[in-house]
Amino acid sequence: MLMMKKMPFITKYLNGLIYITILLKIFLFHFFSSTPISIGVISTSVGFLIMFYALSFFLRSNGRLIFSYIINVIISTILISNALYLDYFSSPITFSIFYQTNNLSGLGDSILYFLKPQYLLFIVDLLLWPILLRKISSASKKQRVQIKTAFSILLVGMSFIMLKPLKLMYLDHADSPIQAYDTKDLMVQYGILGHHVLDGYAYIKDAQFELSPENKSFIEHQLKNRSASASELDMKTTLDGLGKGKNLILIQIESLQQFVINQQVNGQDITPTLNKLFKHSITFPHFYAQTIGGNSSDAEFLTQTSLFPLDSGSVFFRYPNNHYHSLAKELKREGYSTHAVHADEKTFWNRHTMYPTLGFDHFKAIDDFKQDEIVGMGVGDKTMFSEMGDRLSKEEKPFYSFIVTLTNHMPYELPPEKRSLSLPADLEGTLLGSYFQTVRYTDEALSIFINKLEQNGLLKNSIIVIYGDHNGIFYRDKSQVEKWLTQKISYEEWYRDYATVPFMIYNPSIDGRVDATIGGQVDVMPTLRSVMGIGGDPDYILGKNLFTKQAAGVLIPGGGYVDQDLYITEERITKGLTEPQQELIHLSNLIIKGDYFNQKNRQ
Ligand code: GP9
Ligand code: MN
Repeated sequence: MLMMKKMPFITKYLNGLIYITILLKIFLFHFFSSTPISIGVISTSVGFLIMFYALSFFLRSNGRLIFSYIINVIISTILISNALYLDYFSSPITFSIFYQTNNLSGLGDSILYFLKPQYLLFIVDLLLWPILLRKISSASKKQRVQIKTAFSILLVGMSFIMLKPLKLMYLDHADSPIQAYDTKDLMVQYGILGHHVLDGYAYIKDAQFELSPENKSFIEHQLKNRSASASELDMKTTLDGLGKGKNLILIQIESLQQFVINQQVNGQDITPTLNKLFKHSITFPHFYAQTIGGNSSDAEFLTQTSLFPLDSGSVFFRYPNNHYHSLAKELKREGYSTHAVHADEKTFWNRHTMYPTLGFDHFKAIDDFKQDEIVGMGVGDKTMFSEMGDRLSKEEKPFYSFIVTLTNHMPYELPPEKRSLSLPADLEGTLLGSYFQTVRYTDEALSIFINKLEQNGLLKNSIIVIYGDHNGIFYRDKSQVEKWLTQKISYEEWYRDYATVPFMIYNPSIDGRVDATIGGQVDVMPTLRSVMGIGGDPDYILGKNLFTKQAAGVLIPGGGYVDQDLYITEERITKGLTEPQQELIHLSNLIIKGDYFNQKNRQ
């Protein structure tokens, strides 16, 4: 009673005060992790805390304070663990990391190293509350269960939580309020509590999928048929095994399309380096990107696994811990060292999780490069290629180096001093003109790389393969290309001659030639298996070896750079897919969603 008189205010509002402390700690967390305390972070975090506060009204007396204290302990643990994890992996904790025991054990070893003194602010109040609570607990004994109050406050909490997604959907017209490109995105948009709820929701939704016995026999039957028909085909090339024992350097060039190669603007070559490489390359002018919603990451997935991307979302985010057969894993079995390079944040598109899954031993991201040339989204291709040209000589040989470029990315902005082309006035300032400048920049970067490989003596012993990840100039931009070329381009011509991306296999010993086979990114792995002399006839490959006499056509799934599914053969371009083609896409989706290549799911 005495205590009641001395501290009437604090007793009355103690429960609410606990939540205010938690909110301050959440803000502190965002401050420490250098993520902005945006309106979305505030409204979502406040919303969740109001909901917890509301739940406490379902309890009476001390139960209410004990409940709020436990919530404080849980959220504080979440905050401190995420702060440590972010310092180590530049990513908040996700449900999928619990599958990556190597990640967690790494954290265990270094936890003390990353424990900064300021992180004690997340837990110091947890020691003070029990003292305070004990002193005034008698005062709260009279509190009853207040169901009506609980529900009204719950409603307020929910409204706060809905503010950000509603804004994104109705004011910003976003495709999805929970679209993420980086593992930090949900945390930046919705705060750390929002991140965990949304990540948990996505994780549970995906984990619930199980292959039915019918699904399994469908997959088994399809794979058996595919591998039987592939093994009946004759090889038609001498390139088979040319790369055996040589290094493989596979370069995915951002937004590079075929039509700029061997082309001039204002009398200047747009791609002088690629033009030179063409002379010693097998090139495939009828080669297409098959990406969907995962953009660059879909291209990486297609070429590394010979599976099609998911019909919605990105495999890199949704299924990063599955078992996949991959080119890197196969080359490792042949004694290769493997690494991937992408000079952007390592968490971008969840690459830091997906690359080890794809069999890469190392991943060199933005922090592994000099930061003195940041262009657009990350380190400029010139710096990246120049450093890689030097570093490759130190790699354990033979190596497989998978390099993903960055600079030729929409909106193709390049500082004036980095632009080499002098453009005609009508191209200056247009998307196409800017595209030519960034393509030329990346082409020059490639030349630095090739020269260094030559100096290091690596060129002869390496197979260099280059392809474009997806279109950078789309059908909707056709009029700009028509204006530049002063000729009309029909729908058919666009998809035959302009929408194609390069695919070329280079070695100084190759007599350059054009291979007219129609193909796509799903065919890269089987084609390179043959070039690198990897034997066997595995059933897990959905693409085809482009060097076989297989009747060719390419399936381009809709939803990426084309609006609807297309099937392109020498004779025609068909909109929509036949039943077997639909089955192929379905097969790939089932394999991914059901983690079919994980032995335990194959039985
Ligand atoms: C940058 C690059 C993004 O990391 O991968 O390319 P996008 O996926 O937007 O094509
Ligand atoms: Mn891309």
